[in-house]
Amino acid sequence: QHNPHWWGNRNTIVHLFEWKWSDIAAECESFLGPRGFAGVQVSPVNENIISAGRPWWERYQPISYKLVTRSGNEQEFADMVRRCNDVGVRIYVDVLLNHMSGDFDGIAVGTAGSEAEPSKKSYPGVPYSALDFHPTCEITDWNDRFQVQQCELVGLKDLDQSSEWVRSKLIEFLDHLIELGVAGFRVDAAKHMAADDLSYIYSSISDLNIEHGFPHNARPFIFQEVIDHGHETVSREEYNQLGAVTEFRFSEEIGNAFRGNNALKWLQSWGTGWGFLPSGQALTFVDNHDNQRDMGAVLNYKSPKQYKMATAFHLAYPYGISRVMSSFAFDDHDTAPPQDEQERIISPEFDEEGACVNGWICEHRWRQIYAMVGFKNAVRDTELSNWWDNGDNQISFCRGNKGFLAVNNNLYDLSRELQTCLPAGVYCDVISGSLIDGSCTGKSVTVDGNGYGYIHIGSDDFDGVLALHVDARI
Ligand code: AAO
Repeated sequence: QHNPHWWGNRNTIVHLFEWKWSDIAAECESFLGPRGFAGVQVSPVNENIISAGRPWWERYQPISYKLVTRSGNEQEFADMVRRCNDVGVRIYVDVLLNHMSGDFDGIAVGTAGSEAEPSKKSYPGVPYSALDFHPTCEITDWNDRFQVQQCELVGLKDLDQSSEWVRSKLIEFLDHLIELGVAGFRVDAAKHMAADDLSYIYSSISDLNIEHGFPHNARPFIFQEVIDHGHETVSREEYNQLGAVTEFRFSEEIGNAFRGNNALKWLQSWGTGWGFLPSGQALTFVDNHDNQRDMGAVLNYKSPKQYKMATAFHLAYPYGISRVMSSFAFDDHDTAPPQDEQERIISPEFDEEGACVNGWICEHRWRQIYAMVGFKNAVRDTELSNWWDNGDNQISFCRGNKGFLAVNNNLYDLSRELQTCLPAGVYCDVISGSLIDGSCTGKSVTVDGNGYGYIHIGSDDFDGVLALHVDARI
């Protein structure tokens, strides 16, 4: 279940973290479809506990499988899926199969109004009772298989996926979403569930719904959140046969490189050469909603120049199933998404240039990022060739005869003739500008009959990248 079922030549997923369904539907029609995005990872769709201040993470604490959250209700969800599929944008749902909520004093009321008594492991909205869970214990040793898979991740009541009842409820939930037209799932905390149990569940769910444009017998796309740096007891190799796996080392190493801790020249062997999973099994990202909040090597929107360079490299280099992050502004781990006084999530608003203004960051609407989504579509199915580097932090490479990328992360200019592999002509750099009505608002590069062009990226240019492709020829 490694096929994301993308439409046409599209091949980038965006995570619209905490967005409402009605806003995602509109975004599919007005922006994602026209810009060639392949799909959206949406926040959890099923009923969750309500936590004080409404932190984003309350949605990782299920109360039932009713499709009512702060993002919207079932009807709004169904409408979104249909409208996005209609414009060729797939929907992938973040699903919580590992656990229900954490502890709560007394009776908790969820976002759909269901009551639950977490301290007694009682979730009548499903229903689940204590019998459906592993006995309570804490994960203290992340390399102890029993603890990782049968104790409670940060105190979240740990479901027993070997039980027939639990399996049937999870399958029913996933089938409901498939019926509504989703293309697949991000499986949260997959490492905390036995691969055999997941295998049973994945192989029991329905084929994708042909009424939403999927082929007959199409299996749901699965990508599993497994954090494995290569030496975990519960390893990514237990899961990658079942579906794709999040490649966390990609995120950490790309952060290291573009923060300047590792010369870009080493990226020539990026991908499996770095010990990453095979390309078709790796879900890749510069940052995700968890690690963008950690202090460390991982880049996020707060370092925009480096972040855009890393994203350009991510989308230009032929490796992995790419996902870009679309965040809301945060100060700390618990910051709630943009909301009004009644604690309802608010819709993103856009300025004249299409950038988000009211607490949403919308990295996917940054020109340098959506332009690279277009680049990746334009160069699909081509190989990387003509790698060049200056022995340090300036690199360039071609994608067949369709695209060319150059990056300068040195503190001095990159100015030289480079092989672009493109047919002779004048090309618009889609990073510094756009091709509008036949003219380029940014840098343009003239490519001669031998494929060479003069490339200039000043060390103090606004962006440290230059990208050319055949769909942006003047
Ligand atoms: C909240 C409160 C808690 C409270 C709980 C229950 O914050 O204080 O106890 O409610 O009431 C999210 C939030 C949590 C939140 C939870 C529920 O992040 O703060 O708890 O919702 O509301 C492990 C798992 C991984 C998990 C990650 C957070 O393996 O699956 O922890 N991610 C997913 C989601 C996440 C969500 C949940 C799971 C729960 O993406 O958003 O939590 O549904 C090591 C281990 C990893 C481990 C990490 C983090 O990794 O290998 O398995 O992830 O630590 O603890 C270096 C190290 C590496 C380390 C890594 C961390 O690279 O080398 O070993 O850093 O990035």
